[in-house]
Amino acid sequence: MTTSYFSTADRSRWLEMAAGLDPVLAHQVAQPCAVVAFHPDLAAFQGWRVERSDDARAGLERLWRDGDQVDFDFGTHVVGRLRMRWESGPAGLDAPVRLRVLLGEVPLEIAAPREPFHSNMLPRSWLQEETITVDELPASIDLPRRYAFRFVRIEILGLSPRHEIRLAKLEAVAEAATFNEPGPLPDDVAPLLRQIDATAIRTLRNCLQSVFEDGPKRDRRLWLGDLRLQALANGVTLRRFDVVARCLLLFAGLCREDGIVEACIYHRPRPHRSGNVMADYALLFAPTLLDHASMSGESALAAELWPVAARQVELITGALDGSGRLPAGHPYGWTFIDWNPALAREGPFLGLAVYCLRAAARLARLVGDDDRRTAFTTRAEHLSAVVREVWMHDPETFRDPFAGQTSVALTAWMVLGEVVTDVQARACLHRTLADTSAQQPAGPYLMHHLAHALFIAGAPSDALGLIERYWGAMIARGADTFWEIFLPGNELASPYENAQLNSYCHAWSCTPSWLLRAL
Ligand code: RAM
Repeated sequence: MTTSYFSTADRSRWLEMAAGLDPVLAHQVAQPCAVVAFHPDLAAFQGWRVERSDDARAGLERLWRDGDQVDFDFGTHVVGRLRMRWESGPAGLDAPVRLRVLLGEVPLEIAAPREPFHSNMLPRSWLQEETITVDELPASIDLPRRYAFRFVRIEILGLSPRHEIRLAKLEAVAEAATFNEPGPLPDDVAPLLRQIDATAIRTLRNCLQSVFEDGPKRDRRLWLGDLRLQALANGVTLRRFDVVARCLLLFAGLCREDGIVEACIYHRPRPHRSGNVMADYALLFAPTLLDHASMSGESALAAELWPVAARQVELITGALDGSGRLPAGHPYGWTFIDWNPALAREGPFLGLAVYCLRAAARLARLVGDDDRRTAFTTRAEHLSAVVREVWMHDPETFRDPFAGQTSVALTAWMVLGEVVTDVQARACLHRTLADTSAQQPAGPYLMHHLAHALFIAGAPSDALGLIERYWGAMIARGADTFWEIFLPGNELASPYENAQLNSYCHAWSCTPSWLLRAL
């Protein structure tokens, strides 16, 4: 019989506590605001320009015939259910009606053909569409799923040629754990930054469901790396600390037999494991718990889950070898850091490990565990010395000596790990940012860590400039919510080989609100 690192009683208690914090979702009705047309246009985001062609009423007042198709715009990103009511025209109905509804967060999902479908990584069922056949009208139709969308295409796929029908109602019932509005940013904040903040808050809210989802369209799952960033933004805006606590308890309650927390978990139909472990996400449990305690002002959960946080840090940082790397073939050797496939991840991971050791030492102080506070502080200092010895090419350059690589990820995480500070940290960041051979971030997750590093290195104007350029460029392309992936030079970039599958309201992109409000 194998023994678990954490007892069944502990894990069950954590899951019960999580169940007790399941939020009651709030609802708001949203209406379409326009009928639109999509036009191919190389100058527009992903090659599709949206043109308003009429008031939304035009789609509601008309009579629809077989083959008709109308594209509605809800004006902003909505997460919720879609309801329709159809009525027959004056001549009634002598055959069933078949409708197809396509929903999309961005124009590409509606305007570009979905066939032939291509992705070797994700199934086409993530594309939001329904085909419905009704025998009798009038009929009220509630589409079966919860959707994430701004645009809705309705097509009549089958209707007797002698008959016409009318769409009497089309509305969405938006869903989120809260629709409360946080206080505004101070008046002296630049308009673009205010717009970025509002978009980041919408991103956070639309992901804030029964758990903090990574994306309400896809994967609708609780990922630890995403949760950490959402919890930061949440702490200075929506302040649903109960949901943060629930998510941390779910990770703890579903930890593996050896006590390691998974990178992502499912909460439906009942909480269960995903089978994914990532060393960086597991380590980030500790800073997430620490940030939760300091932002909520409540340390009971930190005391309850401290053994889980300590276990991640002990087991994973304890496995690092003399050069600060996980040995080849280590069972938890997979790390994320960023999407860039050319990135050497061991160095950034080492910086992240130091960052998490320092957070764990602070947590140890909070819960009064002096032995571990000393042990984690000592290990952080030891690894910092290893970094300076092995991973620094000169006092202003971090360089992976094994891969022969410099990267934004490496420097940013070393700064976050406080391996270098102040003037030296600024110099390292500026040197890396000017180095055209350095591996660049491939998405918002690493952009966040770069912006954070710039703030703590005492370069706030560089950080603000980055936020304006990167998140501002999404706004300039029409973002209502921030995206899972964004490469300004390649708008169709997709980790899944198909940009229609990308999530365009994505947890880890919501951090400008925290960066602007907390730093
Ligand atoms: C994808 C999602 C998620 C992220 C993981 C690593 O599935 O984008 O947000 O945390 O990858």
